[in-house]
Amino acid sequence: MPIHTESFVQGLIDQGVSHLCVVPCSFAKFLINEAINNPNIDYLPCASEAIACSIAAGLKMAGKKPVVVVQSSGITNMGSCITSLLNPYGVQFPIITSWRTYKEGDSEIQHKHLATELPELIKSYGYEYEILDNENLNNILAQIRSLDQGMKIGVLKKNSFTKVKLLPEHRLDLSSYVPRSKFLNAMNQAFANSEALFVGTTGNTAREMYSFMPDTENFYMAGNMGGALSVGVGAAKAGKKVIVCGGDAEFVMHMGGLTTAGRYAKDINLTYILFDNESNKSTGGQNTYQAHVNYISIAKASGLSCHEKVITNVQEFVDVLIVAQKQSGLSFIHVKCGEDPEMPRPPLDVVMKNKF
Ligand SMILES: Cc1ncc(C[n+]2csc(CCOP(=O)(O)OP(=O)(O)O)c2C)c(N)n1
Repeated sequence: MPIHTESFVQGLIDQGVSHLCVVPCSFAKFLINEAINNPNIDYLPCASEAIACSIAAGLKMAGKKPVVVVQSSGITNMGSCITSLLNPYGVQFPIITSWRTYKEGDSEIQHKHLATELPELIKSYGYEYEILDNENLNNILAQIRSLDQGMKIGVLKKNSFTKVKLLPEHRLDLSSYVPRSKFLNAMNQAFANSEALFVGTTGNTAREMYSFMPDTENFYMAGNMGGALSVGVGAAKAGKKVIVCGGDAEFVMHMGGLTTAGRYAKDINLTYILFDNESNKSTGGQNTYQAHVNYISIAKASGLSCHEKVITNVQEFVDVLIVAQKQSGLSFIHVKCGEDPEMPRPPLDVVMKNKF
């Protein structure tokens, strides 16, 4: 039997845990749902794992009790914070990471390396790792208590927690928006067999591109979350006409890439489309809680030329995109989109064949 999630979160609160600093992983979906539902713990969604770790460090030094929850891929992003802040300053708090596995031949190649090397990575940061008990509540709570003192990172296995649904007041309603598939279908028609290179990001965009854009040149980037724009900038600097299809969580993860991209605005032909579904669809649909962010202003201030209006209509989208591509330069389009059913991942041979 997995750990009863509500009791686990209550146990954390009883230990004095005040904040859960999180970048979502599907392994932690029910834990995250309960942290959102429970008013006695502060759910703090973060743009990247480096940010989650730094916020937790600030909380801890100011007397609070944070816990960080991330995916194994995100432990790499935390390297600088762990080695140059937590270690030298002796700041400790529980860090929980999922441990994504990998099956030979799977297209989830972003997890292949750490599926075996995560313990070595953790050790290289000067930490031990400890597999978290996924059956006994008292044991896992005792483990979390010990992570607060020792230089240890807790490792979470799949299916560790019982199901928790989000309370209705926390659920997103995207039903008024056109599903992303309609925008992808329209791009497939408008750019079929053209020279444009489409870069699909981590998250569900790349998967959906595989289903809805069979006639365009697509690069399916399963990992390197937050790096899609910069990969696109490299390709565009090398002469390609690029259209990057991003997500709202991926957009903020390494947002500094915008400022680098902006420097080369005149030299390249690249359009970044932010497909904003207000959520981390691929890790369980968690709200990104970014309603306060004005993406167009940020892109504009970084030197991208922006369509001023948030787009919700497919025809307007295609018209704007075609003009942006014809004009060349570096442009940004913010699209609000709804949800599609879960789409299959592109198979490994397709992913590898489509490297550009
Ligand atoms: C460094 C890193 N941290 C976390 C993840 C887990 N992860 C994969 S996709 C994703 C969210 C993507 O959301 P968004 O960019 O909005 O795209 P959507 O899935 O909603 O289309 C997350 C958190 C990851 N792959 N890499």
